[in-house]
Amino acid sequence: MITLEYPFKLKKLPFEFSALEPIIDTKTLQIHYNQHFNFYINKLNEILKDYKKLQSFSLEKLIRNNRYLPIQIRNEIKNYAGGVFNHNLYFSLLSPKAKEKPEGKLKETIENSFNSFEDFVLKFKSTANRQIGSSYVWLVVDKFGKIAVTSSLNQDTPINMQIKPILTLDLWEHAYYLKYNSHKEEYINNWFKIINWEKAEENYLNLTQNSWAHTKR
Ligand code: MN3
Repeated sequence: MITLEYPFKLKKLPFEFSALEPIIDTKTLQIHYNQHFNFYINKLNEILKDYKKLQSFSLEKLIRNNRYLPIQIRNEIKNYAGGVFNHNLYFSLLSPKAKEKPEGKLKETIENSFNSFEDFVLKFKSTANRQIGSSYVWLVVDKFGKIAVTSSLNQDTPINMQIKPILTLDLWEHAYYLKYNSHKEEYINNWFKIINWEKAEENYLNLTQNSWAHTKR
C-alpha cells in the first residue's frame, strides 16, 4: 500500500473503498486510508527531508533503530514511522474475499500454540476487548517461530521487542467509530470476517524463513 523507499508514497488500495461493506463502511475506509494513513506518510517524509542519511533507511530500520536516531526527531519518528508501518500492515491484511481461517503452516502453528483456531480467536478477541484508548492488537512471531498475541499503545510497533508482526488490528476509534460508535466489540468480531489469511500466511513464512538475518543493525 506504500512505496518502500523515501519519499514514501501512498498507493491505491487493491479494492474499492466500498468493498468491505457492511463490515467497514466506505466513509470510514476512505477517511482512514486517505487521511489518517496519508497523514503519517506525509509527516514522516517531512521529517526525513532534512536527514539525508536516514532517507536510505527502510521503515523497519527507522523503527528498530529508534534509540540511535538524532534525539530531536526520535519521538516523532517513532510515532510517524510506526503509524506508517502499522497502517500499511493493517490495510494489507484486509480482504473483501476473505477466507474464514488460515491454511497451511500458519494454521498448523496457530493450532499448536493456542490449542485450536477457535481458541486463538477467543484469545485475540479478549485481548482486543480489554484495550483502552488508541491501540493495536497483534499476532507476532519470534525468531524461534513461536507465535503470540500481544498489544501496543499509540503507534508503537512490536518490531522493537525481538518479535515481528504477522497480523494486526487497528483499535483506534477512527478505525470504527463512524459506524460502530461505542460498540467496539462488534467491530472486533466482524473484522475476523475480512482478514486476508493468505497475506498473514505470507508474513509468517517470510518471517520464520529468512528475515531475521537482516535485522541486526
Ligand atoms: Mn488507524
